[in-house]
Amino acid sequence: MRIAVVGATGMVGEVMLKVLAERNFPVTELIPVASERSVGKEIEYKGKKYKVVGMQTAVDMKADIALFSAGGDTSLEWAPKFAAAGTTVIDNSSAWRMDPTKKLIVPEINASELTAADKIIANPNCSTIQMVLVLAPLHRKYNIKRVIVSTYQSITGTGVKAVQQLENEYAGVQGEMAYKYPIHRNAIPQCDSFEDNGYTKEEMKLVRETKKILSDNSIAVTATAVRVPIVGGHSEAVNVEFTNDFDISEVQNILHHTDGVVVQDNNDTYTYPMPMYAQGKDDVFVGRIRRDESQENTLNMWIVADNLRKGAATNTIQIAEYLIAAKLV
Ligand code: A2P
Ligand code: 11C
Repeated sequence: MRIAVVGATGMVGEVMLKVLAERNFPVTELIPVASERSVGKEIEYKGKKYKVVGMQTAVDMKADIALFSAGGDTSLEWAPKFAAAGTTVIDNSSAWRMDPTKKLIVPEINASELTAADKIIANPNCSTIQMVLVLAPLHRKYNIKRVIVSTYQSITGTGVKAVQQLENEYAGVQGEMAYKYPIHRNAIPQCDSFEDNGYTKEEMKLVRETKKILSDNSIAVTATAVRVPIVGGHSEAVNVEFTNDFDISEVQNILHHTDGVVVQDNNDTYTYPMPMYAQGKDDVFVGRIRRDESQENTLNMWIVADNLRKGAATNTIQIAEYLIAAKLV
């Protein structure tokens, strides 16, 4: 496969290169792509150096698959040009996710929706992916009525500038601010910009994308997304109300047998997921599984994943792997 990585110099792009190499993805030619600013810069893949090319050059190279993580505006402008040149685009931005003509894919849940006609495929938002991976098998078994999610999101979701801001604050030096407020010793109840309804875009991604991926508009979702001074991954406190009752050990057992999910849930041994330990891993970790005693048929869980891995690069590459296995590219 001839693979273009669009945004190869960025935070997610770098992880994409690492994950492609780790999984021994069948790359016959690697095309690292970024903005004109980076053209000619060298990146390394499996011990070899590759020169970054610009967008039009990359379109003209007609790769089989382009993995995009270069922001929504770049995707809106360029994904259709790659698609018109015959390249299948898997896009990690929010540009195409809610477009009714585009599929929004978490491979373990809905890859079977994909066909060879899908030339632009959307990768969901990181905080959505880790939540729906856990919710999907429980929805099938108990039918979800309502989800209340509160997130504790890693600064890596904002990009290099945010990591730099935290490092500057640790070191006590002035520098460019990725956020309006200090992030060291702080919790900022705003991820992404605000919508007219008073919620942030990040919160509304959790609402809208969950319904689309689970193909069920009847699921009620409400979210509060918070940025915390954490690097390793996103954490989520998730409260789920079902139509049907459940048994905690059965819930644990279902999740134990769910692809991509690891149950870490033992209070006696202080076993529960934490972002420090999820960092660099491809799985989604779930623990603190307990009944909500204030309401019937309701469950509380704590879900953690590396947002740059399963939340972005890994999920995108798993979609590409599915396309190849199903002979859709
Ligand atoms: P560049 O390094 O040339 O700016 P991050 O989210 O970590 O900041 O990374 C964003 C990625 O998207 C980088 O690889 C960046 O390339 C790329 N990018 C940003 N704007 C454009 C653009 N207009 N065209 C192509 N790539 C872009
Ligand atoms: C965050 N979820 O952590 C964001 C990052 O819609 O793809 C990715 C934004 C997106 O802030």
